This record gives sequence, C-alpha cells and structure tokens, in this order.
Amino acid sequence: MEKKFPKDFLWGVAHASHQVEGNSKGNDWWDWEQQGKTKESSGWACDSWNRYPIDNKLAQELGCDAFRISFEWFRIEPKKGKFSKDGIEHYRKNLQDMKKRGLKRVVTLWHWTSPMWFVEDGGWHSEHSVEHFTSYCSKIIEELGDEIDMFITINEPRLPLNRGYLKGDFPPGKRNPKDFLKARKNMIKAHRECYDICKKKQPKIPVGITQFCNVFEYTNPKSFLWSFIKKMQRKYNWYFQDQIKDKQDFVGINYYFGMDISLLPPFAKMKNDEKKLTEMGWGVYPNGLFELLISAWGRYKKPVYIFENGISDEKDTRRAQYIKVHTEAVRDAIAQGANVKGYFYWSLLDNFEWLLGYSRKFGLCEIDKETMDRIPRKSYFEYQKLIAGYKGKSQKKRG
Ligand code: IFM
Repeated sequence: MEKKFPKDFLWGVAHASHQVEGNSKGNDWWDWEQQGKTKESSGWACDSWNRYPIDNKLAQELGCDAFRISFEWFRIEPKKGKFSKDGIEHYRKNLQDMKKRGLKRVVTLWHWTSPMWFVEDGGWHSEHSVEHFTSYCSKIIEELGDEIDMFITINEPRLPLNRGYLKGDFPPGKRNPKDFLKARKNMIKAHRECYDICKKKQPKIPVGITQFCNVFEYTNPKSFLWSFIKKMQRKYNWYFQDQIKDKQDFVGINYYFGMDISLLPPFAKMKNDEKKLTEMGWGVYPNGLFELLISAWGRYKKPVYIFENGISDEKDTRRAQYIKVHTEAVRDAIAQGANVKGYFYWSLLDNFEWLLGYSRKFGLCEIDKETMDRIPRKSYFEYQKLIAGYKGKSQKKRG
C-alpha cells in the first residue's frame, strides 16, 4: 500500500515553558523543586526565555510546519487579576518570530504549572479555579489571539491530577480522592468555558486538549479478560475527551509507549520486554499509536493530532528508528481512513523532565550546560530527512 501524508499535514516539534524557559520563580513547580521534591531544580533550564529565536530557527531548519509551545501563566499574570504587559509582549514577539519562519503556532495554555497565587487561592480543587483560568484564557485570546493558529487549553490533565491528588508526588502533593474529583470537575469546566470564550472572540482558532494515552499489548489475546481490559483502556484514555466532545475541534494525543500485560491469574502482571525498554523504562510499541489513531477518529470524527511522541535516548542510537516506526504507524492509520493531521516530536531540546530533572534526554538537540548552546544530534538530521522524504514523495508500507 502506498500512501502520502495529506498536503496540510503538520510536521512539528513540541516543548513546554517550565521545561525550557528557565528561572521560573513564581510557579508551583519551582516551589516544589525548592522543597527538594525533584531530582534537581529546573534552574536556567535551556534558557529558552532568551534563546527562543534559536529554537524557532532550529525548528524551521528541521523542515517543520509547526511548533508547539506553552505559555507560563505566572509570567502573564504574576498577581491575581494583574497582567504583565512585558510577559504578554514577550510571547507576542516569540509568536511573530515563529510566523516569520513559516511555523504554525500551536499554543498550550496550561502545561502543569500554576502561579503561586493560584495555588494559595486553593488551586484546581477550589471553586475559584475555573474563574481564574477562564480570566487568564480571555486575556490571552484578546491580546494574542491573532498570533495563535491552534490552541490547547490543558496538557494531559490526567497526569497532574493522578500524581498531584492521588499519588502526591506532583504539586499540590495531596492524597485526597475528594479533592481529586473536585479538581477534575473544575478542569473539565474550565476547558468547556474556555472553548466558548475562544469561539466567541476568535472563532477560527481550533481548540482542544491533548491527552497522554496508554495502550496495553497482550501476550495471551484469547483470555476472557481481553475485551474487558480493552474496554477499560478506552474508557481511561478517552475520559476527558468524552466530557468535552462537544467542545473540541480536534483530538490531541500524546503517545510514548505500550504496556505488555501477561494475564496470569490471579493478578495481571505488567511485563515490559526488557530489550525494548527505553531510558524511561517504557516499551516501544508503534502499533499502539496506530490503534489509538483509529480509535480516536472512529470515536469523535474530528481531526486527530499527535502532539507528543518521543524517546529518552542519551546515546541517540534509537531515536531515529523510534520516529520512523511511529510515523509509519501514523501513515498506516491515515491509509485506513483516520483523519490524522499532525505529528509533533517531543522534544526539540533535552529539557527538564519534572521529578527526574535533567537525567532524561528526549531532545533532538542536546544542551551544552556551560554555554547553553544547542547541539543537534544525528537524529535531528534523520528527522529532517524523514520530513523532507514524506513531503516529497510517497513511501512504501512499513514492514
Ligand atoms: O516531558 C513530558 C511532558 O511534559 C508531558 N508529556 C510527557 C513528556 C515526557 O515524559
């Protein structure tokens, strides 16, 4: 089967403010880091706050059509209801620089970090959270709406909720199911209201969320538990999108790995294949992406985007192959009729990987921590070739 990607397919890279900008004094993750809850502090990160034109140039030279970034809420609204002109102008310049380079601007409003005043006012589990978030969203749309091509309100809501309210290793560090439910309800409400705000003020900008998705691989597919687990997997993956299905213009998927489960009674045992594990301990499973894309398109009939897919691979021996097999899975899903419109590699740069600090290396480029120079890895050039190849000619089906 021969199949090209659609002409308007977006090839991209992604990163997020707290993980790359540096010096994020003023948000809750910075505070969490100072409490010693992470391997190390984010510090100056990649200094992308100052070096964003270099990052944009790297994305442009890769041959990307789009760059996914996020805004850092405390830089835009350092005090409740008081917006920073400098913060807004900074992001405007960044967005204009991207446009100049032919990059579509995909902006995430909330990629896990909140201003301290928001946390002190109760955080996501407080009833005020929706009002605070929608006010931030309104300001962004009013001020920067003309410079945004796609808008993601919330990145992977499930992770900060599970980890922040059940496991307690992300801020706000709670283990409280009641607060978890309140926070989840508020996030859903906040997204729904933001969607309406955007549609009123900038109806042309597509709006949605993006979700971290899990896929289970089975070693004994004939087990009676098979269809039950598959059903649970779908419920789990699509919970948020189900709640907002009338308020999303696309379906965003972040996909990294599959989990191999041996259904050995009495317990289902997680059994990732050692050989395939990445530095994150994740199993490489491109068929999982294929399955998700088919499922997302079938369920919602809205354009589907992979807003994150990547591998931590310090020696850079596996990254190019990882991208190759996953993009082939995307191409196959398109060939099967799924309306997939974009693929974003996570990440352009090695960046701050939350609890794990800088010990994980997802970047197409490494960072020289002394000079903050970006050093493209071999896989940067492989991805560049791959994009050019896909744009230029039709490809053979994967083996
Ligand atoms: O680095 C994170 C990102 O912030 C959210 N999605 C998963 C990535 C890799 O763990």
